[in-house]
Amino acid sequence: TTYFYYPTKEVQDELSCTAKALVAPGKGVITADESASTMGKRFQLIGVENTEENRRLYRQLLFTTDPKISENVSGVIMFHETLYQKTDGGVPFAEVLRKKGIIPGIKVDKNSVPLFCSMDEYTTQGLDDLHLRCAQYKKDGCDFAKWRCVIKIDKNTPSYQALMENANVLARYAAICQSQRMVPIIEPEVLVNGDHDLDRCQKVTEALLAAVFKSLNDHHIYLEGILLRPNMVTAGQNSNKNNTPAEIGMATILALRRTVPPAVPGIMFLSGGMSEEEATVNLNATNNVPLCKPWALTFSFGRAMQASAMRSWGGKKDNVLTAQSELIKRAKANSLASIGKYVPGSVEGSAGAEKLIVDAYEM
Ligand code: 5MM
Repeated sequence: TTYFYYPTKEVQDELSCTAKALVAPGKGVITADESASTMGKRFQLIGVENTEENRRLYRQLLFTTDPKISENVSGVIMFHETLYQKTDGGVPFAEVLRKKGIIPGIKVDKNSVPLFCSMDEYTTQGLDDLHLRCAQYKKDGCDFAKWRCVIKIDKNTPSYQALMENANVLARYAAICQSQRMVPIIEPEVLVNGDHDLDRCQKVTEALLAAVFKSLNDHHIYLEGILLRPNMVTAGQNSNKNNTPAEIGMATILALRRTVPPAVPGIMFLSGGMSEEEATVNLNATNNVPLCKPWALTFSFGRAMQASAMRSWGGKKDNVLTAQSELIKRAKANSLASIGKYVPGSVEGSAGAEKLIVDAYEM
């Protein structure tokens, strides 16, 4: 009797081939999947009106950057609206990326919602029509997807309820993506909000990742065909502790080694409100931890990849080339960090060392 089935050999090969390409040595992902409302918050900081056309112009800037960026960037995650937008010349953005050898991806969750009767905790919704949306996105050129769940550290959280619910919903999402031949990026994010120390974040990250990988196993997920997008382990943003990059790297690697099977081809960190330089330096330190690390460790930064480019652009056509050169610089710096060869301070961006946290829970 067969009690369950893994995907067919053909589907397994396709998934693992995409996953490997996304974490090829020296490459990582640009996360540019901010919803229209999040773009409103980002544009407010640079004084640009949040219209569909301005969002298109900004994404056009990112995606038409010189093709040499593909030496450092393997994929781009888009928002639904962006996938169906085109360049001034009428070329769909997914096609522009493909031509450069960059794999298009798509955010498929429908945002965080409160978990009823929890301690102000959250789950993420969007499963109901997910198989249909994935089938369509695959036809429209996307080979991978992203779904974010958030976990809060407080005196009595995360609760068992929040850990179990978020682990399960990530596994259901992963199963649906794999059934449609899309690589799921599993994003369980321990938020940086709070005054906890490094050890607490490490322990919570371990508990969360252990729960996630148990659920992935329960749902027969093909681990060679997923990627993980976790937080780096850091102290809370209101803690007065200033941990060194080496300490952050060590805590991060310890948490990952205890919970993430070597079958997973790659781990691409989110930036979680760190400054551009901080995210790069911490990724570099993580890669330099002198312990066995059986996965590629790279970047899938959103804010820490785009801050300088967005600032340099400021909504002005004349600034497009300067903004694109900022993006190339950041991609190169993060690429070096993904192989542990970034020299701290060697790449300066116009966003400098400024923290990129914009609001309370980043929901
Ligand atoms: C809060 O941002 C998420 C993590 O990315 P960074 O910390 O590296 O910026 C990000 O993935 C976010 O989930 C997406 O950009 C989608 O944003 P919204 O909130 O608009 O769905």
